[in-house]
Order: sequence, then C-alpha cells, then structure tokens
Amino acid sequence: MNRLSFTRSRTRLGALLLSLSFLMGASAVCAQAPLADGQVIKIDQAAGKITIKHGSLKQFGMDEGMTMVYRAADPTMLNAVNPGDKIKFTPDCVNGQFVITKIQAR
Ligand SMILES: [Cu+2]
Repeated sequence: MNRLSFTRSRTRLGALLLSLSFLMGASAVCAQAPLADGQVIKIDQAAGKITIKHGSLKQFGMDEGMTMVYRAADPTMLNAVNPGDKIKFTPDCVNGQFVITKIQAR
C-alpha cells in the first residue's frame, strides 16, 4: 500500500466511525425509558394528548426539566389522571414522536 491510499483508507474509516457514533447517538435519543416522575399540566382528551412537566430525561436528550406535550399510546389512559396530579409515566419514542405508554398517579 502506498502512502496516498493509506491516508485515503484512514479517512474513510474516520468517516465510518463518525456516522456510526451519530447513529448510536440518534438511537439513544429515541428509546423507551423506565418510569419517570412528572406532573400533569393539561389533558386534551379529544386529541389524545397530555402536557406533562417533567425533570431531565437524558435518554431523550432532555438534560433539563421542561413542560411538553406527549401523545397517549391509548387515549383511555388519560381517564386515570387529572391536571395537577403528580404522576409516574413511561415515555417512549414512536416514529420520531414522543408517546407515553404508561401513566399512573403517585
Ligand atoms: Cu421533555
């Protein structure tokens, strides 16, 4: 192998590793998490959506607490909670959208 092709293959390897770590980072942003603590702010029963105030969820790249809207995997789940309730919930990511798959008052 001459010096030029050696440099080329090293560059290609670097690009491969870079895209690999990017993919791994992306999957970490979109994976199911264990039960998280939160508080119900608002419920939109008709749309099947719920606004939850929660602490950091590092696996979704949320390093700080925030208030955000989640879609309920099953809208009937929203019958079990009311605005103001402190809850435990399971956030998930389905097709790039944040979804809660489980919710319970605590
Ligand atoms: Cu969030």
